Amino acid sequence: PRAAAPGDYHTYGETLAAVADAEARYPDLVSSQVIGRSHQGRDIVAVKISANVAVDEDEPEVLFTHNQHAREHLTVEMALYTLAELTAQYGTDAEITELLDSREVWLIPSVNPDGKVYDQESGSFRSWRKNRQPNSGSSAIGTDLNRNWAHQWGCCGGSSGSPSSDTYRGTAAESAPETGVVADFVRGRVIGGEQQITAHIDFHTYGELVLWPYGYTYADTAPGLTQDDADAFEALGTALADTNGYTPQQASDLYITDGSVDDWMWADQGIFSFTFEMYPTSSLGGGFYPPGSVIDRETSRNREAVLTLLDYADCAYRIIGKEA
Ligand code: 0X9
Ligand code: CA
Ligand code: ZN
Repeated sequence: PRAAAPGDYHTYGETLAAVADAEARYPDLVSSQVIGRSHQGRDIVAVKISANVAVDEDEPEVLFTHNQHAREHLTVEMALYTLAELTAQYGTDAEITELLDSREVWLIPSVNPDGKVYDQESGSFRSWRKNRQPNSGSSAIGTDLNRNWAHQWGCCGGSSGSPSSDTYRGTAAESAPETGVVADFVRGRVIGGEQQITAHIDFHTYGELVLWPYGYTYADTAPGLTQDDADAFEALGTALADTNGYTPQQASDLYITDGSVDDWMWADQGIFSFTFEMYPTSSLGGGFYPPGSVIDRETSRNREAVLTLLDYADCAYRIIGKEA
């Protein structure tokens, strides 16, 4: 197939329009809110999907984040697929109906809107990864949002201190406004001392992988990650990978990263957090820019994984027979 063109993927504006359309069509099921703004002032939007969406019910919450990395446009399509599928099938598909009756789903379709616009909207793709925040004392632009989270930030050689690097970690944890906006949103889901969000997937491309914490160390257990925790992550990650054919592994088995979102979600918030690397497995499939003809197949490929995570959101330890 031919290479992708920028028009093959929803733009940031088209993404917000699709969210607004879903909200208008399914007002009892979909509600969006602006949770903050990017460096250049674009809205960062969270979409809630649940029965009785206007009510904050006492149900397990599941978060899906997308597009931390600018050029990973397929991940935004993944958010729009999940939104379309959950809304269209509520009241029709028994499993989706039951899940939306008992869970609250949050989608953040674009964590990095400035990067997405920069990568997509000049006429040809620019292979941009980071946000678009200037760095003082350097002409290089941008922080790697997935090295800017506040657990073991910059600890372990899994990020760079050079602004010109594609894995620049920023000047401090949450120095990028986009990281801070999403972290504040997650902290805001602590109600009565209890984090409501129990499970999370951060979508990336590419590699066809299901990854779990920690990324900062090769160790299987570490502070805040017991043997039971590690066993539950491995069992659930493997179950998710069984549905989509991805390869399951601890994040550090890919390479060491520090300040990545999944380590913070788990260590700081107790959220069972996975990173999915979507299609393709290699640059032969188009790398970050697979043709638009694969979007439907490669987003629906994660349907069962999304539903499985929603299912286990009541208690992930259920998968190793150790319900809390
Ligand atoms: O390097 C990254 O941030 C991810 N790969 S990507 O090509 N999408 O940039 C992988 C992160 C793996 N590590 C953790 N998830 N902790
Ligand atoms: Ca509800
Ligand atoms: Zn990525």
